[in-house]
Amino acid sequence: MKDTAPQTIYLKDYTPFGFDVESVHLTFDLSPNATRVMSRIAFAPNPEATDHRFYLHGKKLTLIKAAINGEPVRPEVTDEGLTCPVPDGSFIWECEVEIDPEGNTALEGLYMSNGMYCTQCEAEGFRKITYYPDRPDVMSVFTVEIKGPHPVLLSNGNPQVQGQGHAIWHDPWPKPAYLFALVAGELVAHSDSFTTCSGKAVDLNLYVRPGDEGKCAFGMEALKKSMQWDEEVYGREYDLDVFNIVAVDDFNMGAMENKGLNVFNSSAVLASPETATDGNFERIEAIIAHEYFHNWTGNRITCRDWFQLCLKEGLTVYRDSQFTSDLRSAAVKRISDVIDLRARQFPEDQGPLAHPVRPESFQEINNFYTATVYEKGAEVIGMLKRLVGDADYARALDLYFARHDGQACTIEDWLQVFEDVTDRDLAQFKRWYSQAGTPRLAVRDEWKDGTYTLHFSQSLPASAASPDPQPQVIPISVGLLDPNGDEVLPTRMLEMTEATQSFAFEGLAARPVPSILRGFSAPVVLDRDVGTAERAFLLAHDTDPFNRWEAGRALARETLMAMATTGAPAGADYLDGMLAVLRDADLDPAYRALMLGQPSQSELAAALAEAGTTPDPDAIWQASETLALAMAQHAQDVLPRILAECRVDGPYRPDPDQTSKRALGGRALSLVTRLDGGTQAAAQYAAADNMTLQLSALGCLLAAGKGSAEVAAFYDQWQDDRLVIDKWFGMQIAQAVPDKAATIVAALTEHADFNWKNPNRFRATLGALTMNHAGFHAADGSGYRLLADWLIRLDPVNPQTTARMCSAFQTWRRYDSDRQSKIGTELERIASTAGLSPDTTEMITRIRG
Ligand code: 0A1
Ligand code: ZN
Repeated sequence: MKDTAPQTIYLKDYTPFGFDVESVHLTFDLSPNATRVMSRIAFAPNPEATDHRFYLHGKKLTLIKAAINGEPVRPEVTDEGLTCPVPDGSFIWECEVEIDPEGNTALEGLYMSNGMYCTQCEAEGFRKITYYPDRPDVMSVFTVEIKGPHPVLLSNGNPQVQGQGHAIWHDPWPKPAYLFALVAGELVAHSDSFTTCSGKAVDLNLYVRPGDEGKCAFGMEALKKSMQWDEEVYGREYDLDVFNIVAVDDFNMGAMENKGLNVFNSSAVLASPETATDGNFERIEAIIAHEYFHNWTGNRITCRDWFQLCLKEGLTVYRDSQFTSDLRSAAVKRISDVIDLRARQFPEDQGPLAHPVRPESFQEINNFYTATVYEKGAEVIGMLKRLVGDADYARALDLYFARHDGQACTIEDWLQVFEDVTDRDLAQFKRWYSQAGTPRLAVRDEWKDGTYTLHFSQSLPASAASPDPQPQVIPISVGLLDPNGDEVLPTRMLEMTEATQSFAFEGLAARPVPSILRGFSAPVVLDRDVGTAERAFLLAHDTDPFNRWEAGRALARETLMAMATTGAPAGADYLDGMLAVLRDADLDPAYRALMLGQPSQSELAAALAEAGTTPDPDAIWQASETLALAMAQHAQDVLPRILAECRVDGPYRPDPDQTSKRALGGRALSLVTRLDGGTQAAAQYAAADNMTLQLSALGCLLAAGKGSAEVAAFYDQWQDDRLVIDKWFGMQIAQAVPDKAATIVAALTEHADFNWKNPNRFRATLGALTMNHAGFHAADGSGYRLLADWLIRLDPVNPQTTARMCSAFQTWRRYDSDRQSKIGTELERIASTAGLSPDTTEMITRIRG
């Protein structure tokens, strides 16, 4: 039977599966084009279910044979699965299928990467391995036997047999099929061990391809820190004898939390000082933690259905951000998270792809691994913690683990533990899970007779996803400063529940300056008419590090908007305020580096569109360049001292102290390059003994229109290191001037190393184009056309990565009619491609609206 039209699945239609799976035994006979998978599965009727039809998912499988209780059967097979009459009561299902791992370019199910077998089963990849009820609420105990001529044969759980060409793994913890994993190949292990709080020794292995052994140490340390942190902060102990991580080169996402066998995109785990930047190290530490934390929030307690994805992802992102805040600077982490939220989640929430943190319908679940589910999902948990307080948050989490261990749960289960612990009614809070869109929070203030009043009003624009939005609970952290900059009211949490609400502060000697939404206490857009002088005051005095940064950010945004629309010169308040920050040696260098960073050009485009002005990408680019030059000139005298202050002596370490210095040093170098034309950047490039300094120097040179010799030298030096060559592709595109970007990308796609089937390389090239705002939005439409050409080419090979990259077009309604019409033409061209995947079809349909 042929694929039918895409089907929409609804949360309200959930029904349990008709059978429990009591055990699963799988045998894999590995072969690149003809792997045989034998399954023996014990089914029993599920007493909770009303529908007992026997249906197993299965895709791209060749059924060899099937039997029930040892008797051969001939099931009715479609492209999506099979059905078969089954006896009353319990029975054993046995089946043999053949699959083609080498032909699996979609990287979902069992596939091959550089000669090694690996799997990716979340969300619905297990059905490409064998026939099975591939849904997260069906949990079972798996035993996996692997036959293949490889030195390393891995699966979930603990090893039972490990011999030449043969291994058996047993996972005692019931799990859904999406957490299944298998790896086989010529791998080498970097090994260590961890003793848990109850004294159990756990073997830790990081498996990599030969040659990558020198890039494992940091990931292993991050894993041990994560294990320790989860014990100390959440009371969670690891529960198997081994924990294995495998690095693979071809992977659609960052990493995957398979039980006891995490599979990582090699870019998310491999690092050495020479080949990885400070940013890479920090990202690796966070991803290792994220996947490890899933062992409890995702694996021991999983999701009932995919609508509940935020149950595991929002919570696990929240936990990994707590971990990073504890290990590094909490202020820097919070600011970085908000920058990321505004760059990726706000456009999603405010455009045609908007959906609630818990969506109510979807066609292709892979399209819902979004910034809304992950990052806004984490923000919602942060708000819940702010509302109930730290102590009740800890009690609620203890109850969650105790009550739901071993279960597949819902957001209702999650909120119930908080209601039970706190006696709060969370019905209104739940709207954060069901309403799409970014609330706007308008503020007006009033000063009278020693009383200062803040009048708030919240609004959520109606959207297709939420046609009749209702007020949400918004935790608003507020502090008040007196005119000298001293705090007269330390941070206080206001709980807003009405559409409009006022909060009065009495007994003040003078009109205070408010610091509102400290720490970004809710994911909203704050609307308040603030003069430049007040912003400059908060930039100089706010005691809340987030809002101090926010004041500088707002000054930057406002001056850039004026520069881009009226050709105004760079604002003096901004330049003076930044200079003071730059000079302030008491401030953490990483914090100063964040302060100096400009808002991205797409953030400016969004801000202009919001203010009713059609953004002009070229004018925005020009304004950003002009402001950077003005800043460099304004800071000219202090930059040499900053560069000296940021020099690191001694061996490279990616620790907070050194990383922080290099972050500020990198910013200072980019300003200096605007003045000296690249002399110091070239010197830094020549002397660099680590990738952070080498790459930041190269970026500065390219931004100054120099660096062609260094680009060539960089390639010669690193041509055998695929992760570094990804940087080489990406940097040339990131730094391309707008009218050359598409030409540069097109030339790079002709390069011998442009392996477009590798998702990392595709992202380093076409993904980098979409991040070069003015280049992608070049007025002649060359950026749009090039991206569409490549999306059309990639779609039949890898629908998931294609569909994700379509979101580059989600903001198209912001731009002028000429650009809109050019994008519209490309969207139409993609949509009308014969045989377009359901993944990409769904994305393009939603984006076109
Ligand atoms: N659960 C993983 C991410 C992940 C999601 C989907 C994938 O394929 C569709 C792969 C990985 C995480 O949160 O890290
Ligand atoms: Zn996750």
